[in-house]
Amino acid sequence: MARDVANVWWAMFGFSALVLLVVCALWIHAMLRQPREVDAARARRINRNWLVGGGLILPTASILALLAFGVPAGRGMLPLPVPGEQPLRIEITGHQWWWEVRYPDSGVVTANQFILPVDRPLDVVVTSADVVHSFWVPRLGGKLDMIPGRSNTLRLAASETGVMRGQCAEFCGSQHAHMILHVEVLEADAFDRWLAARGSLAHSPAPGAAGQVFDERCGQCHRVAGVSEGTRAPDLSDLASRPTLGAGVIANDAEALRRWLREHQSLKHGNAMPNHDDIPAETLDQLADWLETLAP
Ligand code: HEC
Ligand SMILES: [Cu+2]
Repeated sequence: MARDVANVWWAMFGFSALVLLVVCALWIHAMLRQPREVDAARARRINRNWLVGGGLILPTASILALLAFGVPAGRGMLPLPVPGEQPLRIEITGHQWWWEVRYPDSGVVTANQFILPVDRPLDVVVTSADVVHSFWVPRLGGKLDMIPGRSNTLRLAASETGVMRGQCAEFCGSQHAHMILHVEVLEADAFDRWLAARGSLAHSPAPGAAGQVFDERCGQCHRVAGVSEGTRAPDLSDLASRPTLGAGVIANDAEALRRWLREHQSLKHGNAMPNHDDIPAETLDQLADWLETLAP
């Protein structure tokens, strides 16, 4: 889809460059040539020809040519039925300031990462839980607004495997810039394995004091498959396998998890997770060690 949009852009650019060159050439010609004597009737005819040709026929022809490129490109992004194949449905919800990603057919939920199979049409259904956000993965396609109370669908298909970046493209508050989506296109079988590994997750609670803190506090907001059912915050069931924390604020590793729990409000100021200063540091570290095990 991104390729179609780029082609329309290049076609428009090429054609407008051509028009500019022709206009400049005519202008230079008009400046340089010797004035001629023309009678009034001939002058009127010349004027009329320029008005009709340059003012009506040329723009009409240009716009028709542009439509010939633009309409098929736009249709490709509409969620129209594809013969013989059911597009894979993926639901992405914008939150201040993170992404909730659901694969409804297999019951898989993750956050801040959008994993998709190559060469397969997808319906990306976007909405928002709070303010207007915008879903944008420049290498895959156009932007689409995520509007609270409304679902918009973007038809996408990735033609190559690889890692790319998505970004919220509608200002949504102070941490808008830190709302980055890790996008990864996998081979079909690798994607099926990725999904299957997450469909059957069931973790056991953290041991000791950490388990109690998680149960009383964290689990109210966060879901961990088999442990808690919170829905207000990123699902942590496959946290340790995700590349970043805080929607791209820091790379995810054991040290980063400890750091995030201690100082997430300075790493991502104003984010919707409360400070945990009242929790003893060793309990937070135990929590981080347990979170580090949450992977398929
Ligand atoms: C009031 C709800 C709330 C509570 C309680 C809460 N969190 Fe969070 N947490 C959030 C939100 C919202 C985010 C996403 C912040 C962002 O990126 O903007 C988050 C992010 C995280 C992340 C990073 C996830 C990611 O994928 O980037 C971890 C890890 C985490 N929380 C662990 C915890 C732990 C451990 C506790 C308990 C000590 C806890 N949270 C308590 C709301 C909460
Ligand atoms: Cu935003």
